Amino acid sequence: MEQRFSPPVFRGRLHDARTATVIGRWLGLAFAVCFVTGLVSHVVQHPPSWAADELPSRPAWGYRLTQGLHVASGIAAIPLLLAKLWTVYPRLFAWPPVRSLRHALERLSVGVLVAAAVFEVATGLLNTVQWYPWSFSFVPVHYATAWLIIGALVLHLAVKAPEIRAHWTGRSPGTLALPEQDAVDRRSLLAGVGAAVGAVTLTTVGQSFTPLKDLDLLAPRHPDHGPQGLPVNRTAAAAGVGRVPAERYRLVVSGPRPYVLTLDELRALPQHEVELPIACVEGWSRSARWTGVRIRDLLELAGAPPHARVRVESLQLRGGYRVSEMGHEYARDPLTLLALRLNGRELTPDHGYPARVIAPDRPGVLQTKWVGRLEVLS
Ligand SMILES: Nc1nc2c(c(=O)[nH]1)N[C@H]1C(S)=C(S)[C@@H](COP(=O)(O)O)O[C@H]1N2
Ligand SMILES: [Mo]
Repeated sequence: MEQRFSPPVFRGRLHDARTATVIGRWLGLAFAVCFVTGLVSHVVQHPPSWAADELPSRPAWGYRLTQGLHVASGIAAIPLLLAKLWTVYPRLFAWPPVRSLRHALERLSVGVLVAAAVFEVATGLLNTVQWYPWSFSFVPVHYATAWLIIGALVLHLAVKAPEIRAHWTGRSPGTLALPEQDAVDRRSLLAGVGAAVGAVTLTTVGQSFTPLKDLDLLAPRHPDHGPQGLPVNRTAAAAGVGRVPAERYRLVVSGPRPYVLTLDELRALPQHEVELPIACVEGWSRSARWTGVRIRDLLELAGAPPHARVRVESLQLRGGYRVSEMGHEYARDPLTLLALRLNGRELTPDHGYPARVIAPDRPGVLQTKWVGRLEVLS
């Protein structure tokens, strides 16, 4: 007799559309927050030229909030995604695998969505610990995959719209006929998923939301750990800068009236103190007290026009973050400093001695350390 293929049977009653819809709603919310805050981060770091001067420098804590939410919603999405995949994985074994062209396209789009979502949260998580076991460049790939996910997600929601609507309006026969037993089990499953989301969030969110820093057990950075009470991403040794000899340091400012300052001359200019966070794109954030010279005073000395942009160059010779640019909203903000001191003491080499940029509402990668040159752009 001919052997017929029999697909596996799944008896779990929570592999149903209703459970998938409930978890999907929370996962969709996490992805939406992650996507929007990710777009904000992308635009702030790589502004199209028409937007560079429109980017606001206030509220000072803006980037800290959006990037904190980005990393927190991405981490929360991991247990949600696993739970969602668990509820729907029996469909992987649907038989026959393809019923029509429409069915084939639908399965293809779900395949793209699942692969892209798993890839995105996994690589995003590894990026928060700065571990790059791959050869591609993280940021462009992370950004492109985000669009892939959103496209596939919109398609997926459109395909599933009738089912989603039926389940929420209670008009689906399956919903009305639910045995009480299922409702109890479903509540337990959802409580477990909620507890997992709560646990990963509470043990990591303190890396940027410092009132919860004592619960920060799993995040790669603790906001208190580092020289002068502030974390460090790239040390002076790693950047190949080391300790810059004070007597040999020069700040070169180019513009309509170019000039050069020694460190003593820089210290003799009016000093201002500001309280601003470093908000790293990888998710940690920490506020500190910075003292130094206002960038706008330095630009005025160079005869810069009021709407000038500025290019900041580090003494670091290689590496992605040795140069940054700031639009005029940042450049003219009184909180934007070329900082010489941190929490009341001279900067240590790891924090950018002798001088670093600190500006409000700005990602850490743009807070250039070991500044050697400011260039007025018009
Ligand atoms: N020249 C230079 N500046 C730099 C970096 C760098 O690698 N080189 N790292 C940036 C990053 S990623 C962050 S988050 C901030 C804060 O890092 P810190 O605590 O090491 O100063 O510094 C920024 N400034
Ligand atoms: Mo960073």
